Amino acid sequence: MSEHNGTPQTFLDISTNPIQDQLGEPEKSSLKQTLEEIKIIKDWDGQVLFLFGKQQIGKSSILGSLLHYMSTGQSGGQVKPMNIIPEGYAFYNKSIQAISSQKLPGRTLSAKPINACIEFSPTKTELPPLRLVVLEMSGEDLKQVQTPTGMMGDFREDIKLYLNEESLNIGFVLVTSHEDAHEDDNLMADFINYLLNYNNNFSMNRILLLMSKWDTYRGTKDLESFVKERMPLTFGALVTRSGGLGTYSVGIVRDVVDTPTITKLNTEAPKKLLRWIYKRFKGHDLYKQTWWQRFLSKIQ
Ligand SMILES: Nc1nc2c(ncn2[C@@H]2O[C@H](COP(=O)(O)OP(=O)(O)OP(=O)(O)O)[C@@H](O)[C@H]2O)c(=O)[nH]1
Ligand SMILES: [Mg+2]
Repeated sequence: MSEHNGTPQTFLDISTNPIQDQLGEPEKSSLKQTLEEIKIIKDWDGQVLFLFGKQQIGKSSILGSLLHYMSTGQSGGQVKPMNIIPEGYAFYNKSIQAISSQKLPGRTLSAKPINACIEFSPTKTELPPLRLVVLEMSGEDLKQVQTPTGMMGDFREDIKLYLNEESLNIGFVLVTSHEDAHEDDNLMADFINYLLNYNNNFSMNRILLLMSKWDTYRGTKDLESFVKERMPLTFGALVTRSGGLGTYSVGIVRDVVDTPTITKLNTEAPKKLLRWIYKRFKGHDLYKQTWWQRFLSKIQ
C-alpha cells in the first residue's frame, strides 16, 4: 500500500488505476463493479475458484454439477448461498435448478465475471467452514490469453483484476475435454506461463487440470498416459511443478428433443473436485475416515 495525496492507495481503487484513461464508459462502469465485487469477496474472506478453458468445453456444467452436489446431503456438509453479490446468487440458483431438472446450464455470454458466493459447513464439526466464490466466465473471454496466431495474448481488464490482486486466494481449474486435449495443449501451457509471469504469489499446487466429458471417452489409456501423450507441454508443466490431474463428467448426457439432458447424474466427479477444493483452501481432507469408520466399512 502506498500513500498518495495523504490517502492510502490500494489496487482496488478505480480512481487511481491508470488503465481508466484508456476505457470507454461501459467498460469503466463494468470495471468499477468488478472492483467493488472483489472488495466484497475480500471483506467476506472468500476463496476463489477460477475455471479456465475455451468455449463449450464444459466449465459451466462442471460448476453447476459441483454446486448441485454441494447442496445435496451427500456432500458431507451444508451449503448456504450468500446474497452479497446478487448476480452471483442468481447464477447459483439458475445452475442448481438446471442440474436438478437434468439440464445443463446454457452458454456463458462474454461479459464481466460473475461471482457466486457460498458458505459450505462440513458436517464434521472439527472441520472449518469454507467460504467459496465460484467465478463464471465465458470461454470466449478466457481464450484471449492466446491470440488467433498462437502468440501470448491478454485478458480483459476485469479478468486481470482477479489475477492481479495478490491478496486473493485463488485455485485454478483448467478445463479441456478428451477430444480437445491435443488442440488445447498450447492454450493451457500459455495460461500457466501467464500465471507464472503475472503473480509473484502463484504456485503450481493451486492448479488442477480436468478432462471434461469423460463419459464419452472410449479409449483405454489411463489418464496420466493420455495427458502425457496428448498434452506434452501442459503435462510437463504440471508434473515438474506439482499440479493436479483429474477427469470430470456431469453424468450420462444424451440429446433429448435436441437438448442435452443428463440421463444419469454423476456424484463421484463433484465429490473428488470438492475434496480437492477443500484441501486446497482449508488444508484438510473433507472425506478422511477415522480408523473406526474404516474398520466399520470393512466389516459391513
Ligand atoms: N457428454 C458430456 N457432455 C458435456 C458434459 N459437460 C458439458 N457437456 C456438453 O458441452 C456443452 C458445453 O458445456 P458448457 O458447460 O456450457 O461449456 P462452457 O465451457 O461453459 O462454455 P462457454 O460458456 O461457451 O464458455 C454442453 O451443452 C453439453 O452438451 C459432460 O460431462 N458430458
Ligand atoms: Mg459457460
